[in-house]
Amino acid sequence: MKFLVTGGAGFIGSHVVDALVARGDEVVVIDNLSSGTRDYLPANAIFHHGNVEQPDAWPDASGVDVIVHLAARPSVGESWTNILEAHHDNLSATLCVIRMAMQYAVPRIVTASSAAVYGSIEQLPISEAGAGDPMSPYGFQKLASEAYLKLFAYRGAYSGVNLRFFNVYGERQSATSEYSGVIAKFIAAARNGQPATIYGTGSQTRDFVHVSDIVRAILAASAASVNPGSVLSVNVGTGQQTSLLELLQCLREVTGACLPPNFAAPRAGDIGQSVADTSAAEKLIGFKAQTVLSEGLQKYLRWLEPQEGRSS
Ligand code: UD2
Repeated sequence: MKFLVTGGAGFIGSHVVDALVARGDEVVVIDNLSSGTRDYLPANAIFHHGNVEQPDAWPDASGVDVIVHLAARPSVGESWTNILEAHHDNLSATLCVIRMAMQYAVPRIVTASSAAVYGSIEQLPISEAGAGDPMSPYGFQKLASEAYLKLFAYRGAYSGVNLRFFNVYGERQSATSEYSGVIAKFIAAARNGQPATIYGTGSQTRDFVHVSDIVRAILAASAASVNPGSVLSVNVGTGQQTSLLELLQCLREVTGACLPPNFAAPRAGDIGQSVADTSAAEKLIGFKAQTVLSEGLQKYLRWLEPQEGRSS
């Protein structure tokens, strides 16, 4: 099959491209390298340097079976500060992808959505029906992207799957950005012998999902049976809820570092408890996460080890 992966040089995208190339698929990548790394791409992936929002920079997408749209500014925090850039990269870009799919008659689009579409939900685990009241521009942009995908599906005659990623972590995730995820930050603290900053009490929970499971979900969504003109939205998480204090303890065990907590004021708008209801993903696209947290953390640490001395 032929895939076009937007953001294919990024943290998640490069793992997806590796998996596709390894199984013999043809892969075209479009990435502006704002956070991606050309070196992560296998030699036989065709690379186009450019923005999805600039149709002049689009590669020829003739014969593409699936567009996997991962290019984004995947940060709740940044969506409050760089508001126009976030809007362009998280929402306008999706519309451009839809246009590209219609222009080249691509039959399937798989997008990276987010648990941020839910805002604060009391009913756990969080089921897909709870979306609709996001608490950040990022969550709104992801929800609106999903809506655009649905709106154009009939006209475009494509089928789509929006994958609502919960908290993704793993190899190739950067810890250097102020917007990095909590696992990358805690691991960086452990490796530098520093305390882990916990915003709030540490009792807040998240559903941490390893990047290898994200790749499996994307492959499953690419092949799932979905009628042309229809679009699904499904959670991609493990169904396991972990508090930040539990995460810290797990990291102490796998790193051997003492990793003391440094409690700071809670982040504005931080949600309390989060865990995915995974039943729809299992039923509709045949996806179930396989990697438990301690195993995923070990994989991430093993990847970081040879990079000792480099910033990660
Ligand atoms: C949101 C989304 C997630 C993804 C991510 C992108 C939800 C449930 N999750 O994640 O799907 O889109 O945004 O950025 O909407 N924290 C600390 N110390 C740190 C860093 C974080 O205590 O050094 C806390 C933070 O306050 C929060 C938790 O750790 O309670 C997770 O934070 P995060 O930034 O990793 O991700 P989160 O949940 O905002």
